[in-house]
Amino acid sequence: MTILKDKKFLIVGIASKLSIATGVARSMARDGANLAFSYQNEKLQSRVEGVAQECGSGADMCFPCDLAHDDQIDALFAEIKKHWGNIDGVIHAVGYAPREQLNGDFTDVTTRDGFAIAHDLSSYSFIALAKKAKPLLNDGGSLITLTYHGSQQTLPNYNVMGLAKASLEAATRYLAVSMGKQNVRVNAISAGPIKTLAASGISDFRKMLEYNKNRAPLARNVTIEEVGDTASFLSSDRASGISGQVIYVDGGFSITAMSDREMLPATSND
Ligand code: NAD
Ligand code: 0WE
Repeated sequence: MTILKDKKFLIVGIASKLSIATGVARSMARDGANLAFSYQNEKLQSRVEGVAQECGSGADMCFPCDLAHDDQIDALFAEIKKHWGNIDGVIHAVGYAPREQLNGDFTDVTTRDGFAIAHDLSSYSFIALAKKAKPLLNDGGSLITLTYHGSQQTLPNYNVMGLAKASLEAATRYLAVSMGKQNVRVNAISAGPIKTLAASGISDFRKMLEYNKNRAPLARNVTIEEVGDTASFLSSDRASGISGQVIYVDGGFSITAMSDREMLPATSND
């Protein structure tokens, strides 16, 4: 398939082969896109370069960018401008809260600093990328971010990240209006739980995967390839009428209130 032929995209958020952004890069490369990449720090550089190579891009299209710093975002887009001149879209697959925010009772563990960092790096960072990409974006371009259903309904330990994702989803709508003036679409993909680095060290993540699998209509968890295929579609002209949306790639989990399969067998008391 070549739905992204002759299009150029920046992928932000690869930390390993397991990253959702890696699945996105693979799908988009398969569909004909030219890709540029950014990495948070030198520790991740070689891993990102490995994925870039796998996707037909050289290390010359991999650039450092810590989204906590505006000057690094400026430098990133200066490089993109130098190499490409313009761009058809950006994939933002970044979320962060200090680890201690994600373990324990919400009221007890949430702090002013933790709240600020989570919202800055998980929500504002998408707006920051949109701002700097704006002058380079082609007609028909697309911005995509990754979100999670914890923005809509509570679950244990997701805590302030749920608030940050709610903010990110609202930012997606406001950006869609703003960027729509230049025919750029802005959407979010809400993925079901996937075992990535961001999920490692989260207590009981395995239990969560099991719970999601049992409640989801498709009776399984989703893969980074499935999220990648959705990102590729949304980045393409096939999705030219879709903007401001949160598209769920979660096996249907979010539409259920209770699992068929977890229903206990009927007893004489029922
Ligand atoms: P991951 O750990 O592979 O990716 C997270 C990325 O965020 C890393 O590449 C990391 O370098 C980057 N990052 C963090 N702070 C940064 C900073 N200051 N500057 C630049 N980059 C920074 O994990 P993932 O699961 O692939 O996460 C990608 C996105 O998907 C996140 O927004 C996450 O919230 C979202 N998401 C994940 C799941 C899941 O279960 N894994 C489900 C739904 C949504
Ligand atoms: O958005 C996420 C991950 C967010 C995340 C993860 C970490 C771990 C390492 C943000 N910041 C950090 N900071 C760290 O230091 N997901 C959707 C995956 C996820 O994380 C959870 C989940 C799910 C699902 C945390 C608690 C409960 C469920």
